[in-house]
Amino acid sequence: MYERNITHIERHVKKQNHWRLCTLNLIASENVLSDRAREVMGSDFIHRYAEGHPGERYYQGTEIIDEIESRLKKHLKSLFNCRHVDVRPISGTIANDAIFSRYIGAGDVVMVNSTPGGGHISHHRVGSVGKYTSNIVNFPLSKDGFHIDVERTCDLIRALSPRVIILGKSLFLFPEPVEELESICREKKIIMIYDGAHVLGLIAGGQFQNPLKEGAHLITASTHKTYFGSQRGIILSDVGENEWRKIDKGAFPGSSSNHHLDTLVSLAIATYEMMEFGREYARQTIANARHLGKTLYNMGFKVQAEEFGFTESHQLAVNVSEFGGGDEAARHLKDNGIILNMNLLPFEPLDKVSNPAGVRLGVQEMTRFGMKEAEMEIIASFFKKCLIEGQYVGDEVEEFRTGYQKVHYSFDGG
Ligand code: DSN
Repeated sequence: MYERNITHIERHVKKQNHWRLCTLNLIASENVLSDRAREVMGSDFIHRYAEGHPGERYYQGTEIIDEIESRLKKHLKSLFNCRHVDVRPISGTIANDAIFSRYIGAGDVVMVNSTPGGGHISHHRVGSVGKYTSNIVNFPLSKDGFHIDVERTCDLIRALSPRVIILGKSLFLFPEPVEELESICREKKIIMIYDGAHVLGLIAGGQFQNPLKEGAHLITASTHKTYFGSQRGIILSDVGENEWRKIDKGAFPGSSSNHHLDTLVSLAIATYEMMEFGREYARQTIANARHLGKTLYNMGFKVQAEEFGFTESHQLAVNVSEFGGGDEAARHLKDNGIILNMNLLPFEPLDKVSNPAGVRLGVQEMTRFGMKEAEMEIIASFFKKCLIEGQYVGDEVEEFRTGYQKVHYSFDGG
C-alpha cells in the first residue's frame, strides 16, 4: 500500500538530479561533490556509530573508520597548517554551537556582523549565540557596508569589553580585519572566532586571508561552500592543549554524538582533491567572481562594491530593486534556470528580509563544473536578457549547461 509513496519519492529524486544539472546554480553556500567523493556515500559506514576519537571510541568495530579519520585529521592539519582540527561537528552551525557553548556565558558581550552586514543566523539572538547571552552588539560598518569599521570597532571594544568577537559572515565579499583587531583582542583577552564557512576552500587554496596566522583563536566552518564537501562542519585552531581539551568536549559530547561516518569518508576524499587542486580552483573561482561582477556592472547592473573591484571571494552582491527586489528577481531568474538567493544589503532594515533589495551570487559551483571567464560573460548575458530585456532564457540556459556536466578539480574530472 505504501510502495507507491516510495516510487513517488524515487521519481522526485531522479527529477531533482536531472533538473539541477540543467540549471546554473549560483547559490553561494553550495557546491558539488566529485564522483569519487559521492560514490563512497551510502557505504556501510552510513549505518555505523563511532563516538569519541580514533582509538578511544565507545563502540567496537571502528578500526577502519579510525584509520580514515586519523589520516584525514593529519592531512587537514597540514593543509591548514594548524595544530588542532575537529572533524566531528556535522554542520557549520553545530561547529559554531560547540565553540559558543564553551566561550560564551550569560551576560557576556559578544560582537558580531549584523544580518544586513552579512552575518550568519547562528551568530545572532535567534540563533546559537542567543542561547548563551543576549548582549549581542553589531560591528559598525564602513560607509560602503562591506567592511567592518576598525576604528569604531576598537572604540566599542574599549567601551564594552566583549568576551568574544565573531568575524566571518554569509555575505562575504572581502577579508575580515583579523590582523587589525588582533592586538586589541590580545590586550583585552578577547576570544576571536572566525566563521570561515563561506571561504574555507579559498583559505585552503591559499587565495584568501589566513585567519589563524593573522591572529584568530579558532576557525569554525562548514565544508561544502567553497570547500569541496561533503556537507559537514569543522573546527581549526592553534590554541594550547588545555584550551583545546575544552573545545574538544564542546564538539563531543557537547554538540554531537555519532558524527555521520559516510559523509566523513566523503570529506576525506574531497580533502585530498582540495590538497591537489585547491590552489588553482580557488584562484579561478575568485577570478570568475570578479569577471562576472565587472561584466554585469558594464551591462548596467548595480553590482555592489565597485570601488573595491566587486569582490575578493566567490560572491557578488547586486542591488536588484529596479527589478522588483531580491525576492521577485530571484524567483524570475529561477523560472529561467538560474538559481540564487535574495539577500539583505548593508544598512537595509531587518523587516525587508522577505523582499530585500539584493541578490547574492556565488560562482564556486559553476567553477567546479569547469567554467571560466568566457562562461561568466555568457551567464551575465543571460541576466541581461532575462532581467533587463524581459526575455525567456530557460531553454538557452539549459542548452548552455549541457556543456558543463563534469566535475573538475578532481581525480575523476581532470
Ligand atoms: N545560510 C547559509 C548561507 O547561505 O550563507 C549558511 O548557512
